[in-house]
Amino acid sequence: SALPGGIIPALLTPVDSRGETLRDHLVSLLEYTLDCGVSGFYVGGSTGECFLMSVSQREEVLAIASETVASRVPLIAHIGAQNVDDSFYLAERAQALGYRAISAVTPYYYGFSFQEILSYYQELCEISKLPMVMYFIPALTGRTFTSQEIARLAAIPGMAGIKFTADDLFKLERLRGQLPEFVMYNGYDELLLPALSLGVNGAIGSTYNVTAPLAIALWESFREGDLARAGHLQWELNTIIEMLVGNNLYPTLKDILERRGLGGGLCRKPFLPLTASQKEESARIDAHITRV
Ligand code: NGF
Repeated sequence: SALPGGIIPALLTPVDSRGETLRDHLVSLLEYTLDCGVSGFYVGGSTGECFLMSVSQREEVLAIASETVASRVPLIAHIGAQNVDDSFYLAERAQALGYRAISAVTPYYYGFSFQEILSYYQELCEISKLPMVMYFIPALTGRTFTSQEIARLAAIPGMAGIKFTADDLFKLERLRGQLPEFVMYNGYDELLLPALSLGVNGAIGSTYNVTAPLAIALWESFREGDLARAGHLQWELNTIIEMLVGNNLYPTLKDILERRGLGGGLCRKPFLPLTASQKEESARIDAHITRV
């Protein structure tokens, strides 16, 4: 029942122009990344566009992923939602669908107090038998924590890890030292190698949907002590990430999958489809990834 380590794509959700999930495309993406050797999937997170989906659409994606992966690698279900009842419901579904862990973004928008956030996680950890990975992404939630606050959240029974999507490597290092048993996932793909050097257990990221072989090679180079190769791969990956982020990240990732014959579909509104010039850039990015 251990949490997965290694490279874990934050799974994209291919949808059609009406926002309905394209099951076949999702299955192709799962099979393709499994063939690349990923260690697990983070399903229904930011990259999965969960905050743009209804609860039943989120549940459908959780089910497709668990049916397709069929226990070949562990799955983490992101169940965080504005409405706590939705979180509780999705947590139950994740358990029934055989997920290894649940994860929830920090409650956001209303500027909740630390005590309110603490009790939110306490309640979720009480109702679910699955280990919880808190999803720390201050740039998007607007809510940061000190390392002392994270340590208090980490002490909640059932709180097993953190997805650390922040560039404060000092905080990451302090946490690693204070919480040696806590599972830490790097969240910014740009910082994979520095985070590995600070002892993260795994990495969850959007770009691994299209760059898994390179990220896995980086991971293995680091493990083998080949820091020169790991550094070179991070440089190559960051050149790709810079291009992806500059071209509207999620629609571009999906467009690249489409080009590879896997079917990426579109993003949900209000994301817009890529323009003609963004599509040209996307073709250039895909060609660049293939050359690396
Ligand atoms: O997309 C974001 C937004 N972050 C992801 C990742 O942390 C999100 C990161 O991979 C995630 O795991 C999820 O879907 O829940 C970036 O896209 C990547 O580093 C490029 O900047 O911050």
